[in-house]
Amino acid sequence: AQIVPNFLQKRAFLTPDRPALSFLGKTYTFTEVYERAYTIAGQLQAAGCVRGQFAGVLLRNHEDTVFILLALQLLDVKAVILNNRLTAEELIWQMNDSKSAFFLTENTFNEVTQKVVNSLGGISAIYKEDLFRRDPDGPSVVDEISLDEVCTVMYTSGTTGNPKGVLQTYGNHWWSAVGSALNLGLNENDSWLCAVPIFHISGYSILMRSIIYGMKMVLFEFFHEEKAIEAISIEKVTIMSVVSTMLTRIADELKDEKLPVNFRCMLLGGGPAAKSLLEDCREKGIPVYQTYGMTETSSQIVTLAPEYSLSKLGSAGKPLFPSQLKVAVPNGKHADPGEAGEIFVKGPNVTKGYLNRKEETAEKLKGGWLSTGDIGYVDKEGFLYVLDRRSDLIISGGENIYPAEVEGALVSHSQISDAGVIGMKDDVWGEVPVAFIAGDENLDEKEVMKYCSEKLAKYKVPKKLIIINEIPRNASKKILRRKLRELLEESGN
Ligand code: S0N
Ligand code: AMP
Ligand code: MG
Ligand code: MG
Repeated sequence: AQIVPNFLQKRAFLTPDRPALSFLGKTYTFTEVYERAYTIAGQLQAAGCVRGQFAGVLLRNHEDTVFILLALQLLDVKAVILNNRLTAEELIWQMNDSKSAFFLTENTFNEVTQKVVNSLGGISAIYKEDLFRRDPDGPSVVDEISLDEVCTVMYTSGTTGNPKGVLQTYGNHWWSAVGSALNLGLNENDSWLCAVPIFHISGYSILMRSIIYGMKMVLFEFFHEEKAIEAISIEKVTIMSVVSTMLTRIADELKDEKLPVNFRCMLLGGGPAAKSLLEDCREKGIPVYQTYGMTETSSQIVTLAPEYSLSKLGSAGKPLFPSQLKVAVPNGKHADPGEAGEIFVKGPNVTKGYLNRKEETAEKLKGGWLSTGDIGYVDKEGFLYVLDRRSDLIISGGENIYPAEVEGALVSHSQISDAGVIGMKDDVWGEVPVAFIAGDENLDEKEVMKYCSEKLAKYKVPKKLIIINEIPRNASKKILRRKLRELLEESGN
């Protein structure tokens, strides 16, 4: 494996005085970021964190989170980055599965943290507020790193309903950043707005690009369309990562206003984009580059090149320089141009597998090709069009909802015997989950909703419950989701 210098150390050495991070109006240079991360690395070490461990990280978008994530890199402690919207039950599952040694969090998550710590036994919570008061050790900073080494873990679910930890190596992040720059270009005055969560690869990849490129990241606590438009002007932002829900809100907010000419692009990913949104952006002069990527590819793997943003509107583009793409039809052969099939991707940004899951890794990754489960086609010129999502995946405002996970929660309720979940079109979120349930006659809908809210992150809780006598299943007991979709249409939705 290739050995490279510690990314942050190297960056702070190369361009110490360049702006690295801007948060709530305050700007930090790379030296300042390094110094903060170095101190925190010493504090983490004093708290018992050592190289090679996995640590659960439940932190909001905040400058401290950037420093902590970089401190973990300095120590080569692997960050299992947890979605802020999850319930205690979901967090406990991921903490157990990853065998994390610590739970790094902040006071705002106190309630959920108590539940996690009580249930896990032996794993201590480290609150950043306490951590920052500690006397730091002189940290054992890892000044060389193998590109094969795991840097981060992010969980995604699948057909079985059990989330799996996606391994993201330093090499995955490195090649992702390089592939992006070779497509979008890299200007000296580039500055990337991160209003997506850092706990997703959409956000974390911006942090990695910032370190690797020596580029300023403008970080938001929350997404806010007006503030985003304002920051693009004031902070001279040139690129911003968005999902459809965010871009729709920005486009609506802009009305006749124009974005500054130095603004280069909205990188639009995380799910499908409606043609109407792309056309609205074209009319308003908002430059949009669609991208296709996933947690398993450490962000973009296929992105439309700037010169095709209008002529290939609707396409996700071509695979980035280091990466490859193929579409396969059921007999394993390559699909013809225009012919739909499963999308496979390969490249140095593609994960080496799932944490503690040899079998599933072998199933999903063959000869370096990752089976995405997504359906699409490639046109004659090699541009990808994504048609349908993997494994009945529902995407709500950029958050994934796996029907199997919601169905599992529903049938665990004593009054529910069977359940089937599908997505329903929604103007705000793109899609939202709807549940069909079968069970006791005196099923209490309100109580079922409350039960779901305790088990599932809010965005996964069905927006609608439809009670039916029996969930339609085929001979091998597989839910007939198409049938559910028909039932939903008949019910007037
Ligand atoms: C869309 C966002 C910003 C909405 O959040 P907002 O407006 O801040 O809501 P809150 O104030 O937190 O909550 C208000 C109410 O709304 C509910 N809610 C919030 N989010 C959702 C949601 N997604 N679906 C359904 N409901 C939601 C709250 O529960 C609350 O409800 P009430 O009032 O009833 O309590 C926010 O959701 C957001 O940030 N979404 C984006 C997430 C994201 O980044 N996803 C991408 C994941 N994929 C990847 O990372 C791989 C692809 C990728 O890397 C990429 C993606 C995009 C761009 C570039 C790339 C790249 O390749 O680099
Ligand atoms: P996640 O890893 O949570 O971001 O989920 C990745 C999934 O989002 C992919 O496997 C696709 O199903 C979906 N997705 C990402 N980009 C696109 C796109 N451009 N068009 C349609 N679906 C997308
Ligand atoms: Mg996901
Ligand atoms: Mg909000």
